[in-house]
Amino acid sequence: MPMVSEVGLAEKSRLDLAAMVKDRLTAIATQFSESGQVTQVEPLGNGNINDTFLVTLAPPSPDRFVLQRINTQVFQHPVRMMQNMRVLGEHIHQQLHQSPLATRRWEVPQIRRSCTGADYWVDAQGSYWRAIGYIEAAESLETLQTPTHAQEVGYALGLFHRLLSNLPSTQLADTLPGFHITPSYLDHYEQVLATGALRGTPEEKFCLQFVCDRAPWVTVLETAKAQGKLPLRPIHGDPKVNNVMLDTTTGQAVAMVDLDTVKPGLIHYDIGDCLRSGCNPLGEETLAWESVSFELDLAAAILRGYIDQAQGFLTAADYAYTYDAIRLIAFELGLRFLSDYLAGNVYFKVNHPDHNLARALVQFKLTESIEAQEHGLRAMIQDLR
Ligand code: GN1
Ligand code: MG
Repeated sequence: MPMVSEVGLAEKSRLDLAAMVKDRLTAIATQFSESGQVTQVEPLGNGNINDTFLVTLAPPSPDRFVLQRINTQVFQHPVRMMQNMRVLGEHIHQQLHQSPLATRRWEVPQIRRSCTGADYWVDAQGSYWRAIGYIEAAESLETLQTPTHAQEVGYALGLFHRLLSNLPSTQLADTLPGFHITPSYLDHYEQVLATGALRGTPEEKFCLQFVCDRAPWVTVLETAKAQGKLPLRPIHGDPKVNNVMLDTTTGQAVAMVDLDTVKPGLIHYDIGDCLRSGCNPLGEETLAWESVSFELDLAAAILRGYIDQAQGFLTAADYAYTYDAIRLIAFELGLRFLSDYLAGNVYFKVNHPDHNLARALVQFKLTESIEAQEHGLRAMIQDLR
């Protein structure tokens, strides 16, 4: 047991550290605040990659914005990433200016310039920071609550894709080469498996067998792309449920946030990611992995909302590969978590050493549930066309 005075000292140094961090964050936020005085900087959300804070500015121009330290281990081209966000924002504004949405609110998070005039700011340690407008009177939820919420999430992704459907994907930089290229994740997995230390637990064995059984199929979307069946288009890259903001009064979707992963890709990555996130009511952090299931009713509601917006640009091939996309992206995320567990947790933030293994189990159980409902899912996609 530490003596009382030691506890007091530990507590004091913790408070000193917290004050130091707070001062430093306030100084960084001030780089984006023009003349406004920063009154509060608090942690926001629970992203797996970047560090995110909500900044409050005092009157006379009270405001709030999102401050983020970009994880440059993952996003190695932060300047190009910000350029993509700008291209996307300007394009969507132009589209909405030409054809406003008749009755609904829709917002694109605004990039705030730093005091240097750039879309980012680099601190003395070389960390990249950026600030984005906060979508007020809106909230995001971790899991889908109702079919209406599901339909709103589908609407948001469909509208997002529709507004970008006439933006040539060549106008966006590929800021994350290899992102959602499942065969590359499999190659990486095989490399880390060869060097990683396994404990031989039943959970590890389940995962290894799971991947082994599906290895021949992981090229499904990349092959369709190479054959010219599926084109590159602008994608969001991370359209999970909690990246869709809902109006706190009406419950309607009002924005898609977390635009770091916007780049050229297959819209199937987005559709798959949205469904694997939305149709798992236990959520991707659940410990009850054996009870994870894919809910067909929620999938129908998401796809109804999505297709209602997207039908104008979806091709027969797009529909034909939708089932594979849903199955593949759930599997792929499981594979990414598993590989990171084997590599010693170097990519996704973790709370304990087995965290990524637990997350992998959730995605694999979800994949299994998707596979068990293949006929129902394919029939539903057909009916919604
Ligand atoms: C990461 O950091 P966050 O939560 O926005 C990841 C996504 C995963 C997601 C799983 C760049 O996103 O691909 O689907 O975790 N982003 C990147 O929660 O790898
Ligand atoms: Mg993200």
